[in-house]
Amino acid sequence: MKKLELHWQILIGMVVGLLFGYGMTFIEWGKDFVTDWIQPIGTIFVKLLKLIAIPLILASLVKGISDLKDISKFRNIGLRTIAIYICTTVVAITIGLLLVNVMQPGEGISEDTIATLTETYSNDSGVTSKLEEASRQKDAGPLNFLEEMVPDNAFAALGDNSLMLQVIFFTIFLGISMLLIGEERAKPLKDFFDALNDVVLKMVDLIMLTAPVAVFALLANVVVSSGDPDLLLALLKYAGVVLLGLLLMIVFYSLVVSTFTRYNPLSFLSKMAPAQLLAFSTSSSAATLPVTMERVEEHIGVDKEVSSFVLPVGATINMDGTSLYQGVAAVFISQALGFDLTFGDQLTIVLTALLASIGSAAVPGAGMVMLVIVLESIGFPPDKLAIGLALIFAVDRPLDMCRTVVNVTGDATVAMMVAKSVGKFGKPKVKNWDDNYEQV
Ligand code: DAS
Repeated sequence: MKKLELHWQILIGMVVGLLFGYGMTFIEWGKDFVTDWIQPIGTIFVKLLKLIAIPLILASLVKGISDLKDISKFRNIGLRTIAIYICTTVVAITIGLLLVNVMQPGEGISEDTIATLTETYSNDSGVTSKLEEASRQKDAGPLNFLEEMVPDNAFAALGDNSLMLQVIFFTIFLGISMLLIGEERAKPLKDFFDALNDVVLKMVDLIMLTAPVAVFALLANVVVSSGDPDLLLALLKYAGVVLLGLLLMIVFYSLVVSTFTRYNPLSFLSKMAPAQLLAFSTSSSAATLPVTMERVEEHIGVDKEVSSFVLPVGATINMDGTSLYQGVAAVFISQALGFDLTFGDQLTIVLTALLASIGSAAVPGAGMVMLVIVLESIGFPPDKLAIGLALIFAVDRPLDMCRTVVNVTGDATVAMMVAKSVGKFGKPKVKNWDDNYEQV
């Protein structure tokens, strides 16, 4: 019998995980069983993906830059990448603001629902920790993110996933220096990184063989640890606005891919499916990055010189789903708590949500931390911030899963656009989309 394609295997793992987790909520010891015996499977899988993310960025970015032969091509790719990332993020925020102003999800929230959500979540460690993290980030100066980007110890940066931008900075510096000393002198180092790149991509294949079981564990744990179903229902309209916006972003990417790169959008989405399903299951662009890179390079055909720069940078600074969510959430909270927004406030939201999504880390829940910065930028009453976050906390995890799917899909779309514009969009190396999973 022909082996089921990988994304169907992952999808089955997700559905069984959701059903199993839901079943466990009816058993007294169910939540503990999932937390103690099932969740670790998912945690190990996410840790394995993060384990190889840094070596993969290091190897593919050095290989990508040194393959370019001259720096002007790299500058060309870099400028196009940043410009297109900013454009897609502004589109995302604009879609979010249009929807939330038209659909007004915050107007329908009753006083007692606000009271219940406040009582349930405003002192929850999930909310207070995000407020603390946000105030730490706010106190830093405007150029802090530039300071943070430069590592003072390459090996420390390589050992810490949260310092991905520092790894990218160091790797670009290394790659450019290799170009400057000339191909002959740099050859031993280039051969090393070429081989390391192939090895790490094979490690991705091996890890992905466990994906169906891992997503089962991840989804089961999401179900047993989600909030009170009644409170989830109260926020259905708000969640619906975010999900509609995220869906429109997928349609936007499909249109861009088909018109700008002449690539079949359905084929694009099916080849991206394993990365999207992992993004949904892990809520982490960083953990998904190795698979996003493997899909875009080996199944869609974007040359490594482009994908090795565009995707790692995108995973850290391009979060279209997150920026759309921040726009909707900021207006929803203002509506629900009676905080009137002027048109100028909404424009401020566009700018700060753009900056906030750049500053958001590629880890679960990061978007909510930066939402505080967006709310403070429009003068939202500081004493109501905890209540504001409490209003949306119950549904934040499922929405985080969905916005991370849009984040990685947006990165892949921009990689394809940049590759097409610099003539680095070839044929995929892997014909059958899960060929290399069978070559283990
Ligand atoms: N979970 C983040 C990511 O990894 C996005 C977010 O928190 O909004 O992309």
